[in-house]
Amino acid sequence: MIDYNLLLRVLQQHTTFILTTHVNPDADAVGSVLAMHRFLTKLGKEVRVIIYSRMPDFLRFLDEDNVIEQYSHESHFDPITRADALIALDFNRFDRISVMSEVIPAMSGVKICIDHHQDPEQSFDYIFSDTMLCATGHIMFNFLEHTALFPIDKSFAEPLYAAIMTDTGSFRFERTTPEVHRIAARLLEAGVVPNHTHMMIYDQNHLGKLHLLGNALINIQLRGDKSDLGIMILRQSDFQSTGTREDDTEGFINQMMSIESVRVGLKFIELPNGFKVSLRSKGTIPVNILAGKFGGGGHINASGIRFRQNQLDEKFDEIVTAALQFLQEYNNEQFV
Ligand SMILES: [Mn+2]
Repeated sequence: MIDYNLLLRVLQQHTTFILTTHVNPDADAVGSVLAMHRFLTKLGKEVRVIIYSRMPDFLRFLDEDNVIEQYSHESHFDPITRADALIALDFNRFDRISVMSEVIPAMSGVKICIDHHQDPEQSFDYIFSDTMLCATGHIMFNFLEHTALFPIDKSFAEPLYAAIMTDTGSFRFERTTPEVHRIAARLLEAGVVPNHTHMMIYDQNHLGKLHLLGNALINIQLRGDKSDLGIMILRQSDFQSTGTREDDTEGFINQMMSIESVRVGLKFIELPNGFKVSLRSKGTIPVNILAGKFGGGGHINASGIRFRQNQLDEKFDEIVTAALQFLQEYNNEQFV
């Protein structure tokens, strides 16, 4: 249970804030950061939002005032080192902000984590984390409601609805509780139009993205005696031939998880430097443990691993073998 009074006290004690979130931010990352930005601005604080990645086009509608800046060493290193506080939203390990983490050892301010992933790194001064909650946006909603300093108007409601809608897979994943639906109702009452928010996030595709999805789907491989391991691979050549980028693969893995026999899904993405793997599972299969074997992490049902030193083809067999063995062990109920 998060101590929202302590969080408020910590925020009130400081004046200048830097907010940030993980690489390839999703709607929970962006929505949570924007809600916190609005809260601190209303408190009269000095706030900047600086993120490592380029802001994804499909999330720009949430950032009406264009407050999100993309990190560059030249313009941001010094201001971050001088800030009173850095707030990490929707991530809990500094390797999730890529080279922007270079600034962390030079920081004099407090480091605050607000998040819902497993196993936070211990280098934060404060950790406000609840892995039972469906989204960091859920934590932000609870905080705004608990503090009751400002009404949850549409400027809070829209980013928080986007955060919760996407992190629950449109209100269907495990942690979609009655409470989550009650929060959604409150956000609708505050002026959110669900059809509009959903359309802005999910119906902004271009043809290249659908062609990329086509490539991804036609090349799905199933492994294991019960075809319970699904594998999807996207190579640099796929992105080049369709005019797409890595962030266009958002949601692809869920399509593979719709195959009845698949219980664990791996999506491999070849990057200009190295590759990454997204892991998904159904039920109680903890893919974060599998990801952890390769230095990755995340949630029980959704995790990731990033390889900077190895090429996809060097590691592919090893990862697939580990995943098959992991499923085998899980089926033998060795996870108790
Ligand atoms: Mn999240």
